[in-house]
Amino acid sequence: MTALAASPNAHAPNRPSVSDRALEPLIDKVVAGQRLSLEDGALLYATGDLWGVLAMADFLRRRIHSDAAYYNINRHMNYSNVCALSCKFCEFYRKKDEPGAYTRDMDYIRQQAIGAVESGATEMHIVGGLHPYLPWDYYPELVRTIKAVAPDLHIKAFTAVEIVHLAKIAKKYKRDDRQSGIRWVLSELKAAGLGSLPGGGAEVFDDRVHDEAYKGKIRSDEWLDVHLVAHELGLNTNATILYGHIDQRRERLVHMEILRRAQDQALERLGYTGEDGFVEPGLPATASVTAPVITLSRLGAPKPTPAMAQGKAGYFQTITPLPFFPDGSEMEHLYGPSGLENLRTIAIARLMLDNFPHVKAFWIMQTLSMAQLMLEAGADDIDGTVVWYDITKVGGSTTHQETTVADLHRAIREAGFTPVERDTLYRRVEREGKDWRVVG
Ligand code: V47
Repeated sequence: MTALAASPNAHAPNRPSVSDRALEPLIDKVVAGQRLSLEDGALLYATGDLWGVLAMADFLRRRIHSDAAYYNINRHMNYSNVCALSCKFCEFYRKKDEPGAYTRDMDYIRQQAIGAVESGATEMHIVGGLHPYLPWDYYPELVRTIKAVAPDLHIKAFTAVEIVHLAKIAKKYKRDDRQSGIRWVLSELKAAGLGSLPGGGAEVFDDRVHDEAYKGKIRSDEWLDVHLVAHELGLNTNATILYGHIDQRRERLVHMEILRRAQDQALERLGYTGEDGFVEPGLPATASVTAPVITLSRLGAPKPTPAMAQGKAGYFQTITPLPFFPDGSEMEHLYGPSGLENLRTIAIARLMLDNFPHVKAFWIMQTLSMAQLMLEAGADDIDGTVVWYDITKVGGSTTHQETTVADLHRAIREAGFTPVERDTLYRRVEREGKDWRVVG
């Protein structure tokens, strides 16, 4: 087999120590690079030894990433908040003629792209509501407009929910063959310059929660279809879980298990065995029908990330747990998860999603102070400079939610980690002012 070069995780942190002895068998598994079961996950949620759970996640995070903590220089942009859906958890959406509804034209989008380049951004993260009236052409035009003035800017855009909506408005959606419409949309957008898909819209993969909180939105099978097709087309994608509302902890674990299986399949499709790195796809070893369990947590396991430098892409890069923000939503009467629950959930995501290279503590939703703590609880990434963010507003802040590179560096260093600027595909970036280049 031709093993493609992939730098192994050679870091050997000390065995984590815990006060709850019931966690010891789980530590044995984690140290041996074995996969945790749903029952193990339930124990991680039930134990009173939260610090033990965090230490276990930190062990895994250091084994994969040593003391690197990733961030990027990015901009988030919402092209419209007009949405045909009315999800109960969402404070972002507006109906077409409601005060505060907006839809951006191409001049606005072009100016945003120019501004992003001038600020040295490497990525623009773009999402919007399911606009009932915008024509299909608007979307590839949006991507092309940005690329025309910012060819090096990576466009990470459109959640799976939007992609299915676009297949419908482009009249390519077939109920009995959903993937063909999704494939058409993603191929067109990729040809226009789309670089990857963000992880939004996953919420919690559970029909009960779906029907109570976001009925009308696509279910988990369609969300997964979009990501599978994106992977097949060579687009990397991210994943999220929006927790802490009417979901139960068990449902979160099932969500993680579903993502883990989808990632096994994606990595296998690329020829990643988890044993001896990447093998050329097509060889018999990669041809099994049921994907093998692939974990990155085994000492010396090759990392998938460098494969992208060799033109290999098509898997989940990161899981971003999103804590529910009740403010302004129809579920305002709920409390939302506590800081401790957020720490525990990020740690459990790291431990359960052993085949996801990255775990993101999105500082906008976690706060920068909590994101610092999370770097020691499984997270290795805190997202970027962001600038404008309209989906959630912590403590009633405005959409202007910006942090500087200096602040990100300070926060990462203070937490005892080494800041590493990355591009969207997690390649290292070197820069001088606003000029940057990927160094691998
Ligand atoms: O899709 C909406 C969620 C998502 C609320 O891929 C809410 O790198 C909490 O997906 N409380 C958008 N969450 C954000 C998102 C994201 C963010 C950063 C990085 C990446 C990535 C993805 O926010 C939505 C929805 O799932 N959301 N309302 C709320 N009230």
